[in-house]
Amino acid sequence: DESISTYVLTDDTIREILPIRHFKGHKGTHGKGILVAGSKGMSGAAVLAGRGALRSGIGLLQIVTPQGIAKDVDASITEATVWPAPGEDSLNEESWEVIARQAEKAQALAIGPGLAQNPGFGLVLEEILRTISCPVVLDADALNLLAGESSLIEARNGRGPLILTPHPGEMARLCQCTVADVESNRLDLALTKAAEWEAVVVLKGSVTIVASPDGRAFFNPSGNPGLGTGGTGDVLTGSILAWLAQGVSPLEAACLGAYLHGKAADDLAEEYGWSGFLASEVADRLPKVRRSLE
Ligand code: NPW
Ligand code: AMP
Ligand code: MG
Repeated sequence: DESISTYVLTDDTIREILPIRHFKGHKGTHGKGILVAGSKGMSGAAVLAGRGALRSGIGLLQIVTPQGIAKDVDASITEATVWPAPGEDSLNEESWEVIARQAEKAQALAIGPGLAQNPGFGLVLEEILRTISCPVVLDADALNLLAGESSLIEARNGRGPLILTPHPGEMARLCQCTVADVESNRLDLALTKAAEWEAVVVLKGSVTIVASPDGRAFFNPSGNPGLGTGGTGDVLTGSILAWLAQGVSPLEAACLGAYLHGKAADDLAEEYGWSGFLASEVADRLPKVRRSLE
């Protein structure tokens, strides 16, 4: 198809996207982001996504999490503020008000890491897509809640930018096909769905594809199999949230997030090889690799 163009991300392309940190910048100018994440047994996903956001330079991070785990999340991530919302083990249909109140003052929202799939939250998700105008990142259980009802994504319908970050399993659920179908047709599927959903689609994998609704696709060459461990995707979601909050465009925030995340893992692989480093270490290595590009 003539309207499709593909690119490979490089240090040079990423260097051009990196936002400038102004000498007089403060936490207000560096952006406020809301992270809606966590459930009983998966408070770690909220903490890891939060760490990804903070290590990517977000000004203020507010985590909305079920009241039953809010204390744990709060204790594990000193730098973020934590907003308990209705739902003991997982966020329910009454969590909308807390999210809406926080989102009023935010530049970006990310939803999904470790959220679990309370059907009541599906209604809240629809309301978010319909009404919140800042960029919204959907990952993990937010995507799973939309699976089978992916037409719900159209509820966004131009209200504001949308970024989806599925791994192949989540993409298969969203598209109601098998993981093998996704893996044998990655580029086409990512581009087709990006156009259909009017969203930036970050189809994760050993070579992550960032697909834009305008027909451009970016291959990410950074990263290694050490990333195949629990929590790394959660870190990526937080990082993309932070770049959005700092004013980077949705497509560029997705590219920046994916590229630096892989670079951080490659830097860790210099010490550890392709296994045994932690998702939290990937987050903590982000500033070093970002700095190496400045
Ligand atoms: P298969 O085996 O090929 O059929 P799930 P999850 C596929 C949270 N977490 N290439 C693969 O399918 C998350 O945020 C919490 C090919 C696999 O079996 C979510 O909310 C943590 N296939 C929740 O857990 C740390 C791939 O998908 C299936 C693939 C569930 O998320 C961990 C697994 O996917 C975790 O982040 C690939 N590259 N990647 C915490 N500390 O709190 C995945 N698949 O069922 O969506 O489970 O990704 O673990
Ligand atoms: P998730 O499955 O949501 O935790 O996300 C896993 C993250 O690790 C994504 O950013 C993937 O692109 C990345 N990843 C997983 N396996 C590999 C691999 N073999 N090479 C490079 N990146 C990988
Ligand atoms: Mg994930």
